[in-house]
Amino acid sequence: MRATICLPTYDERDNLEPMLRALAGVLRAGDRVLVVDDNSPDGTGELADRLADELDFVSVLHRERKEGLGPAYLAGFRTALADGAELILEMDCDFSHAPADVPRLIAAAEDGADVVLGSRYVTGGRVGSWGTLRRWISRGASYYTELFLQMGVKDPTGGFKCFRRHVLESLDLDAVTARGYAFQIELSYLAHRAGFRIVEVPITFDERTEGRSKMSRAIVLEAVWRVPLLRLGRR
Ligand SMILES: Nc1nc2c(ncn2[C@@H]2O[C@H](COP(=O)(O)OP(=O)(O)OP(=O)(O)O)[C@@H](O)[C@H]2O)c(=O)[nH]1
Ligand SMILES: [Mg+2]
Repeated sequence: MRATICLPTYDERDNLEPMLRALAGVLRAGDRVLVVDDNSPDGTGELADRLADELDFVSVLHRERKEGLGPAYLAGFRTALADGAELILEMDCDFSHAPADVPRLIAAAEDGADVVLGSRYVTGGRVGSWGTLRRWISRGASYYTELFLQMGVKDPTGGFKCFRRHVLESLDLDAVTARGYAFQIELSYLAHRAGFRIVEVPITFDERTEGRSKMSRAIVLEAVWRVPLLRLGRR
C-alpha cells in the first residue's frame, strides 16, 4: 500500500533536512513525504522546496499562515488523498517520532488496522528525555481522555499515526475544528465512534534537540474543554 507521510513544519529549519534524509532510508518505492509548511519565518518552506527538487519522494504544501496542527494536517490529508495515497501518516518533524518506527506503523495498517497509533504507553513503548512534570502532564492527559471517551487507548494524545485512506474519506473532516493535541484526540475518537479498528504499536518518543516547541497553555486548555464536549457529540 502506497504511503504518504504528512510532515507539518513551523520553524523546523534545522530538523527538516536530517528528517527527510532519515525518512529516505525507511520508505519504500512509491511512498511519499508531504511537507506542510505554514509560511515559517525561518525559511523552512524555501528549504523544503529546494529539498523537493533534489528528492523525488518529497512534495511541499505551502499554507499562508500558522493556524495550528489541525488545519495543517487536514490540508495535508486532502492533498494526499487526491494524490491516491492508500496510507496517510502523521509525524512530527522534530525527531520526537523516530523514522525507524515508521515501517512498524505501516505494517500494522497493512495487517488490517484502520487506524494505527504510535504509543508511548503500551508494552515496549518508551519516553526518552522528558522531565517528571512533562511525564505527569502527558499521563494525566491520557487518563483524562480515557475517563471521558473510553476508547480503550493507552496513548490518545500522540501525533504519530497511520490512517487507511477509507477512514479519512469517511470522516467528516470539514467538521473537525480542534487545532492542537485536541485534534489528535478528536480524529481518533471520530474513527472509534465510526467503528474503525484502532491498534497501538509501541514507539520510543524523544524530546526535540533542535528548534523550539510550539506547545502552549492554549493548546493544553483546548484539549481540556474539548474532550468532554466530544463525548457529548458536540464540537
Ligand atoms: N504547519 C504547521 N506545523 C506546525 C504547527 N505547529 C506545530 N507544527 C509542527 O508540528 C510538529 C509538532 O510540533 P511541536 O512544536 O514539536 O509540538 P509538540 O510536539 O506538540 O510539542 P513538544 O512535545 O513540546 O515538542 C512539528 O513538526 C512542528 O513544526 C502549525 O501551526 N503549522
Ligand atoms: Mg514536538
